[in-house]
Amino acid sequence: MAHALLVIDVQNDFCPGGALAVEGGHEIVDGINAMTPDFDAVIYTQDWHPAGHSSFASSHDGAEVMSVVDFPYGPQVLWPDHCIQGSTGADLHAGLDAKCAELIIRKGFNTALDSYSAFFENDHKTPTGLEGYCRTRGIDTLTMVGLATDFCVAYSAVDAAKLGFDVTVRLDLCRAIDFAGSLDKAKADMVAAGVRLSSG
Ligand code: VGL
Ligand code: ZN
Repeated sequence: MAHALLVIDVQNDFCPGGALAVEGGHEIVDGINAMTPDFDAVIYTQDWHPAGHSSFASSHDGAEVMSVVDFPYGPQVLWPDHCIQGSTGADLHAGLDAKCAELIIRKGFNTALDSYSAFFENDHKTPTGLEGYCRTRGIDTLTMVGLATDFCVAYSAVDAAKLGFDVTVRLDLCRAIDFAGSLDKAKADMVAAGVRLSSG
């Protein structure tokens, strides 16, 4: 069976200077590049929203950025506009070795639905197709790195563990938004799901 590296949302908008900048987001790029030869497959994800996406505060009259509202599928944080399809902010960080990626999977492209996880959108039902890709390629073990620890990395790791994959998150190669206790909660959720947290 195969071991894949899943590199989550290392995009300009999540790095310093971007629309939803994660502190130190750019610091993980060299460490990720150095790891890629050690895996049977390398998969990247890209947050990929249409303009006017429902997760943007700007799509809701009078809503503040980082407020939390009830969506049909549960609570949803309202973000600044970010990772708009085709924009520079949605591009992968230029320092990332993109040529070694065998698959780049995009998520968050349905206007009404956000997608933190690389496996399921935020309704926890709509699949992205990544599970099928992993299974048909014989991938049973996943190491995850990227941005942000407490949203897309954690949701991906918990979903993958629930699906039965062996999952390790390299916390030293992730950076967090850490909003309203989200990092502590994400770590506890990952541990409860059976995800291994490693610092390198
Ligand atoms: C993310 C918030 C909104 C992430 C994506 O990649 O963690 N966070 N969209
Ligand atoms: Zn997003």
